[in-house]
Amino acid sequence: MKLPKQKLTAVAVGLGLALGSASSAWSASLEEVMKERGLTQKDILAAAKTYTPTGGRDEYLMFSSGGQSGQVIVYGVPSMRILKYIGVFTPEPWQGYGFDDESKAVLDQGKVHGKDIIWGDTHHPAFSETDGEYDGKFLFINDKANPRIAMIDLHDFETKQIVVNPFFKSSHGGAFVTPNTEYVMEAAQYAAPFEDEFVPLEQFNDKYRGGVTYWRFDKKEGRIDPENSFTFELPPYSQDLSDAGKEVSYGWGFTNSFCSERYVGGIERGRPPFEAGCSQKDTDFLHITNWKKAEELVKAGKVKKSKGQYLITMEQAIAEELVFLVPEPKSPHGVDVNPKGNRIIVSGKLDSHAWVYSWEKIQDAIKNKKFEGKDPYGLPIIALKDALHTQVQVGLGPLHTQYDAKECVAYTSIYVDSMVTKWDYCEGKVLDQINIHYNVGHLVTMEGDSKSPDGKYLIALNKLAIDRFNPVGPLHPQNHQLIDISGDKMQLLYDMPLPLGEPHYVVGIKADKLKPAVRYKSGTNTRTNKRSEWATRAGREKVERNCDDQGNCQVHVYGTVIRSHITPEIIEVEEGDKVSIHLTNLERAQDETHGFAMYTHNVNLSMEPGKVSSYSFTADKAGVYPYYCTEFCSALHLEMQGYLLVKPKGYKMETGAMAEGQQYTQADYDKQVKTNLDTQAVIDSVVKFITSHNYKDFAPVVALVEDATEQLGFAADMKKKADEAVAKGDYHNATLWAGQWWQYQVKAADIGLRAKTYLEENGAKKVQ
Ligand code: K7E
Ligand code: CUA
Repeated sequence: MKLPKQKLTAVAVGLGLALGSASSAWSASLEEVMKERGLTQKDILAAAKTYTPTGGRDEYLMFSSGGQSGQVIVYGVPSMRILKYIGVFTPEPWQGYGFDDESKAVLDQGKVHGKDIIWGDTHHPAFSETDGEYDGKFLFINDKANPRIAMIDLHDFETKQIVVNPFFKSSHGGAFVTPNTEYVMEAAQYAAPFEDEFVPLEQFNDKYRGGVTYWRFDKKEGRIDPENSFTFELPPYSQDLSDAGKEVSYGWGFTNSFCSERYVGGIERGRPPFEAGCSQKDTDFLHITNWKKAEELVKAGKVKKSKGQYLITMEQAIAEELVFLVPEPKSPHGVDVNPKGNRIIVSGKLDSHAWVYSWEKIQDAIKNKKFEGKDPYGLPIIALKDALHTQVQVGLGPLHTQYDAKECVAYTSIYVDSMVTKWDYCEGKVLDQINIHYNVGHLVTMEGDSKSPDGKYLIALNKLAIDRFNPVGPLHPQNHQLIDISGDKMQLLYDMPLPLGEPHYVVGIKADKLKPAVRYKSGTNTRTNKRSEWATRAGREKVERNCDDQGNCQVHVYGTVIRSHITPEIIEVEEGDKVSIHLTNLERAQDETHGFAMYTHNVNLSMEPGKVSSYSFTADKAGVYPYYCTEFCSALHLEMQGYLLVKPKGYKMETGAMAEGQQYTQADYDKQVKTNLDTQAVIDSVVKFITSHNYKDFAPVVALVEDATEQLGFAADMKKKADEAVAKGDYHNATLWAGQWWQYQVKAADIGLRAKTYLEENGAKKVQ
């Protein structure tokens, strides 16, 4: 399409672009690009709202469930650029997750019945909170297929812990945190016996159970504390999503359910299927649990333990008045507490209304014991009229609700109508609607689960992409659509394909709340955040081999990695030895990660600066196994290599000098030294540039200078070794040491040039 010149100018001016004269190259090219690509004014506006110039940062970071990939995906808003995949329930080789001993220990925590489960069906991520606000410290996420919760430390974006629910056989209603991260909520989904034994479906009503677990979180340790966690035993109602109360409803939790019919299908037995039997009643039950009171009972020693955790039976819950039920629209999906904590919104997938509950009314009913009856298990039921604030027609198939910064304003995803509805839940009226593509599941506003949502942007997490992207075969990516909600009318800005499982839910946090580290304290086991017992310092590398009386030998390799060598470079063991290779990354420089891979060993380690990674195996086959660094860490990265030699049992070493391809003479030495001196001249000029500017005002440059200085120190050490060899007349080794001296110079020069470029690009001033 063609845009008139004035209109284009108006767009550009509106965007604050300096178009200059109509004949300037910039204006001509913008117009041309728009014409060529068929872009409209609206597109250009959307681009301006999302485009992040080179080197730019995003305002928000999103943490998305990776669905069946068992991972978490991190991306930025408004750019929608993916920044990281975090291995959670699934091994992830780039991060060495599930390949080094340290992270295998985390995945091992997720075993069920002693069996490895190396995937997860992740659904709902949740940030840790302090006083109802995201504090940027931890992230939790559930696995629906196996009732597990994982904890990711946002200090380094690594998974540190996985806990397995001892009672449930699935869990969808997690993870949701209480306002001070006292607890992480996890609700069961498919009712099952709490015991690990066979119970016929005929005994469904009596022996199958649902429940909600409150996992205690120890903020100081930064770990979930299973021993002080408790679970409410609940009827077999297919408990679904949950949300914790806040502000006025602090101390309470809300969990909805479907199939409160307790129907058991069985097509092959001639019975109508689950979907028919589970949608007969007009209402299901919203469960209201008093966790604060339950906590007091636990602390007072009044709750019995079962399977290592506290279990509050229905009998006890009824006697202590801990659980209440309220009818809710049938087959609901989300339950979302508003920022003030006095309204709870539930939508039924088979309804066109969102139901707004009043916390004041619910509290009154509980206080006055005003119940309309009991469910078959004796749990008190609050009448709908004694709990409901209003019902609002929002569209067909409403699912989840998120809140705006503006009071009373909410956004509900409308699955069947493929829309997002913006509405006022105080007055009960629809404000705006926008079509999305297609079949939206969850939706999220910025900091939308906190007590002070930012609003600004909304992302619709669409179940189907259909025709939105270039076709890539029958398995389509999912589509996250970014919507501008800063004005009265919602505006669609961007489509982002997410090709890694079904990302059910996303949470977004102001980026400046996160303070991730760029390096570890040297020698850290990053999964425990403690100093590794295998931490090794430069020059202290060693190989220990200990054998018992039966001749079983254990080898520990205390190694290090640094640009550009792995120490040791040759590891010799005997067939049958148990071997553990422990590598410490000695780097202090930002982004200097090294990897470690070895022929036939199914291993990749990722060692970020300061990290210790271990790899244990049995050397069960004699042979030669090259290993190398898998990160392109420096110019001599390919040379970052070594050999594991597994000698046959009883093998006698042949003596003799290492046969090298080359012998070096004094002429070679002189040539190398000349190169080194030339390189030093380059380094000196870079140093002169840096020190003649105010480089100390730039923290990244200060770090680079430190790194370069360290490299030059290594170079000086190598020069000494070369000089020693010369003194002995050994020009062969003198040449080799001079070569290593040069390698360190090259690294220093590389770093120095990076610092110089940074200063030039960031307007450093001359000081001398
Ligand atoms: Cu897909 Cu919350 Cu598991 Cu809704 S969930 S859509
Ligand atoms: Cu270290 Cu490549």
